[in-house]
Amino acid sequence: MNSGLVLLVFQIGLLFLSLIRSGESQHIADESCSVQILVPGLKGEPGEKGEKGEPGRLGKVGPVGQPGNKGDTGDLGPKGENGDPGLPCECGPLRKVIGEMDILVTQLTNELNFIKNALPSPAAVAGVREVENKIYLLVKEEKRYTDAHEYCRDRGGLLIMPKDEATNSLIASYISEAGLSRVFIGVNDLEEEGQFVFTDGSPLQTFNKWRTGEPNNAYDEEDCAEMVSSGGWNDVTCHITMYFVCEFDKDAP
Ligand code: GN1
Ligand code: CA
Ligand code: CA
Repeated sequence: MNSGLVLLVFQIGLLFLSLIRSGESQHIADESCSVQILVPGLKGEPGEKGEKGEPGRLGKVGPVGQPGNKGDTGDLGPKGENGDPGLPCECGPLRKVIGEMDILVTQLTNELNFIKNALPSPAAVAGVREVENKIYLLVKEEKRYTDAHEYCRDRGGLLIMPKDEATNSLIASYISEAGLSRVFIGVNDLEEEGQFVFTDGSPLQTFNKWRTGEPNNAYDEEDCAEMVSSGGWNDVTCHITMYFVCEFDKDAP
């Protein structure tokens, strides 16, 4: 029996069943007796219980938990290896020298502070003035120009050379605060009349503070210079005596 015939028999069977349900079964049976009718058998017995199924899939990952408490500090690590031996040195004598130098530095610092601040008038030194790289010293000893120049030079300095307005103003106030009216400064035309230079030999190129009418080489014998308390300069004879200001370079050896 091919599949088309089976389908036909099945459809007829369905028709037959529906007719039976509608109360016309006998009539149909009479009229279609030549057709082979297949009726489904009775419902079978229930099968045996199946085997237990496979376990279900894993559940979803849960939410992140709260952070735990901090753990205890770990144990101390092992001791490191010993370093290489140091270079041999004569530490004993060096320590002694350093100690002596420490004492000297302290003494020098104290003496310098005394010179800077504590010398009372009318001592020879009326305190000092200080800028970044220079120390200025007003010497209250009346000397002629060349002696004043030597006094400063013997102590590692030179007569003051005011080469700019700031320095000139500082020295002017230094003079007036000391109650003085004039001091020698390191300016002269001893070498060549009318050609004034600073005591270090440098010419007065960009700065001077000559008072009006100066330098006038009065009496034809004025080859040195003074600063008056206003800061102005005047050429004067080198043979008179007066106080003077030395300058010292802090960087000098
Ligand atoms: C005059 O006025 P006095 O004494 O400060 C002179 C200077 C001389 C000085 C010599 C304007 O200054 O040039 O160097 O005498 N001033 C004038 O002592 O002539
Ligand atoms: Ca002169
Ligand atoms: Ca003069």
